[in-house]
Amino acid sequence: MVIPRAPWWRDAVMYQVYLRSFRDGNGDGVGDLRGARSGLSYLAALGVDGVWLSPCFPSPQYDHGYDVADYRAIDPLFGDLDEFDRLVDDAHRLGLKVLVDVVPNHCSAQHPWFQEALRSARGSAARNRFHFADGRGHNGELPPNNWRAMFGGPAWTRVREPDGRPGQWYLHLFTPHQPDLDWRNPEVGEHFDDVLRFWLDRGVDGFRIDVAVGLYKHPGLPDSPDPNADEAARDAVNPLAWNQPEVHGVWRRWRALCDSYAAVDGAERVLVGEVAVPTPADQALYLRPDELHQAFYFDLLHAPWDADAFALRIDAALRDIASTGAPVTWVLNNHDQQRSVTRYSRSLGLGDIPDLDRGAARARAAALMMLALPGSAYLYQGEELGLPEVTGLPRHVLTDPIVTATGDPQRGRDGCRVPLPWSGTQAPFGFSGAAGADTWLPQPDWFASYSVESRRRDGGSSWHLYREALQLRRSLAPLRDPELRWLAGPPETIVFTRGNGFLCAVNFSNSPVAAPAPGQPVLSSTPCDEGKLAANSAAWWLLDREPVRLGSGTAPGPARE
Ligand code: TEU
Repeated sequence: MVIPRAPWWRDAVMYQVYLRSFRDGNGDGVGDLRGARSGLSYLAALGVDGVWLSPCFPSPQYDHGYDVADYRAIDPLFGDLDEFDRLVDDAHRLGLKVLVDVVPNHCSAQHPWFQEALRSARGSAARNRFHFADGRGHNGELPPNNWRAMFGGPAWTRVREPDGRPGQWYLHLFTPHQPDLDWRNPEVGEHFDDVLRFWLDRGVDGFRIDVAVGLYKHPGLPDSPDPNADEAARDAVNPLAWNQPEVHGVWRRWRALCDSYAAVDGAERVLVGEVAVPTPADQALYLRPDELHQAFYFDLLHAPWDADAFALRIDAALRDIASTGAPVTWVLNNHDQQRSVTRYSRSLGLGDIPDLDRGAARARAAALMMLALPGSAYLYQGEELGLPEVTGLPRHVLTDPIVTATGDPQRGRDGCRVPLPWSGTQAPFGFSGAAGADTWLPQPDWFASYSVESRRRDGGSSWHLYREALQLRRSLAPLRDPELRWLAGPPETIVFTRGNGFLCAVNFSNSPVAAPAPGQPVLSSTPCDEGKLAANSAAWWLLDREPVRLGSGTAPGPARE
């Protein structure tokens, strides 16, 4: 049976370029568009389908660009529009798609709209683009409601009115530098239509949408039932701030806008949403045929290194998302999360000592497994190098606003954002053309052994594993079959097949297990002895006959004998 090629985005593997840390083209120690451009051929050689570029728009950079002051320009820190156009052209010449990041939930406090609102009176049109409200208490000295900001502290900040007196409060679900826009004001939606058109007219292939469960708040902004709403439980405890039904209207409108471009030239423009909701079934609502194309499935990223946890989360996604016809968008790393090598260096249970070699083996296994799943996947820069988190950065170099808001250096995201090592044996490891340039976060000495140069030289490195997996993924017909079938395997493993004749197995245990398929695997994350699947590893087999069934695999998860 010939399986026709699906639209490119349904099984694309995209690469997140966190611009300020990817590559520096002007020697100031901060990654930029020129640097990113010079790294495109590296990404084409790796074999990804395209890039998601983190925000490069004018911004005071309080949240590293997720505080946008102008949605239709480039921050001089990163280059200019001509450089952006050259990047898109080069990417397209290399066969790479380009998605840009759009941040519609909030803007920067430096955005002209917010500055105008500060200068304007209560109830003015300028204030109505945001959520301004009078405070509670005798003199309005208490916030209008009990909502908490995602990065800690109240979700409200009080302003001084133009006459200099303390006045109204404005809502910000992130830092005070990021006022939330009021999407019930039609002007806001119209503005973003123009923003999308602006970038689509410059040739981008779509958008990654920041906080795509935000935008609308419950009318009247009543108190949250749980004033201590924390990040992990935010949807469960403060359903008033997120995931309001009206937000779907925005995604329908954006989809129609993207489709109007496809109608002209046949090339689909894609929307990938950051949709952190309580369940995969909730996420599926964002992926209805007239809404977003993709949404990051964070449940796998948050899964501990455990066969049942992985199997259940994969199965839930396939059952509740893929079954609706939408692809699942798998992700193991991004710029907000501790890198997988470090995350998996711990085992479940008390008294475990982190072991980075074990974490690295597991991260490779997880990646190989992810690339065998039906749907699309997003890689985060440096993941292909097997880069661990940079822990122990001194407090004074940390820049993440989460650290400022919480006072807790452990919660910061700087450790996954340290500029990438490209070559050489000392900082800046080829990241900046200028030798001796100070990178915006310091690179540790051990980055030398993770550089692109050293990883490409080492045939057994994770770089080669990713590249081979990506090549095989493109060429193997069974991986185009949207179905996945579970097979039972030895304890602490998961085993599944795709299409006719492809099998993937993952061993989550610290000891080798019997291989669940005959012969040598076509690819494995760790070399396997004959008939074995190595500890903390994954492997792919091509079968010329039906695999030996060790039990009847039924969802959820692999059946056990
Ligand atoms: O993140 C949204 C988000 O929900 C984050 O709180 C995420 O869960 C957290 O960073 C985990 O530590 C997006 C961006 O990805 C993030 O970088 C921005 O800081 C945030 O929006 C605000 O724009």
